[in-house]
Amino acid sequence: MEKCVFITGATSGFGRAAAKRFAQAGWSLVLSGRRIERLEALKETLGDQVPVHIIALDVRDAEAVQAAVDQLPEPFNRIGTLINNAGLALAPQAAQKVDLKDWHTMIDTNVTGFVNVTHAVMPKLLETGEGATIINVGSVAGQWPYPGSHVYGASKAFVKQFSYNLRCDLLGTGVRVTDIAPGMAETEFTLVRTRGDQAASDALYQGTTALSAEDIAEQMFYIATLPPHINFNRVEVMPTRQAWSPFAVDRD
Ligand code: NDP
Ligand code: 8X3
Repeated sequence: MEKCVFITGATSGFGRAAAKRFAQAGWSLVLSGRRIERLEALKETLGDQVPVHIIALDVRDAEAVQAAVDQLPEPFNRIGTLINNAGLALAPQAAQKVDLKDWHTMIDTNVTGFVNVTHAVMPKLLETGEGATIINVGSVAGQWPYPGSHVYGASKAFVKQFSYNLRCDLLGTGVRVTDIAPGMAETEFTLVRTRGDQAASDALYQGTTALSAEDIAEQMFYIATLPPHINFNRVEVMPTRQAWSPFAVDRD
C-alpha cells in the first residue's frame, strides 16, 4: 500500500495533527491549505522526518485543485490516503439572522470544495487500489440538529451521505471510504466560527474536556492503516463530557 497521505486543511487543527501523526509513522505528506506560511513551517518541522510536498490551495477553486493534483511530483503522486478535512462553520446565530454570504461560504467550502478534491484525487486512489482510503471529515452536526447549526450541519450531512454513496460506487476497487464525525474538539474551529472571538472560543472549551486535534488524528491514522478488507463506514466520536439535550419546546 502507498504510504502517502494527501491532507486538505493541514494548516491547523485536525489536519495539522494528522500531518504529524502520519509523519511519525513514516508516511510521505502532501499538505494543503490557504496559509502558505503555516505550510512552510510544517515542512520545516516535518521535512527532516519524511518527504513533504506543500500546496497553497483553496479547495473552492476546482481548477486549482485539479492542477495541483495533476502536477504532483514523484513520489507524491502515488496516494494511499486522502483526508478531506478542510472546512469551516460560520455564523453560530439562528438561521433567520445569518448573512446569506456565510451560508454560501460554508457550502462552497464544505460541499463544493470537498467534492472538488475528491473528484481530482480519486483517480490516484483507484491507481493505488486495495487499501487506499478516503477519510472524509464530517461532524456530529451532520447527524444531530442543534440551534445555530443550519447550513453547517446540513453540509456535514452531505459529507456523510456522499461518503456512503461513494462506497457503493467504489465497491470492488479496494478503495475504502470513511466519514469520521467528531463532536466538540478544541482547534481553531470556534475562533473561525465566531470570527476571531478568542474569549467566546475559550469559553466554549472552558471547564470541560473537549476532544483534541491529536485524538482525531490518531483515529484517522487507525482508519487508514486498518487491514485492507475492513471499511469503517462512519465513526462518530464525542468527548465523554458531551451528550445530547432534551427536545426543545416552545411554551406560552
Ligand atoms: P481549524 O479551523 O483548526 O482548521 C480548519 C482547516 O481548514 C484549516 O487548515 C484551514 O486552512 C482549512 N480551510 C478552511 N477553508 C479552506 C479553504 N477554502 N480551502 C482550503 N482549506 C481551507 O478547524 P478543525 O481542525 O476543527 O476543522 C477541520 C475539519 O473538522 C472541518 O471540516 C470541520 O468542519 C471539522 N470538524 C471540526 C470539529 C471541531 O469541533 N473542531 C468537530 C467536527 C468536525 P486555511 O485557513 O489555511 O486555508
Ligand atoms: C463541529 C462540532 O458540535 O460544534 O462540527 O457541531 S459541533
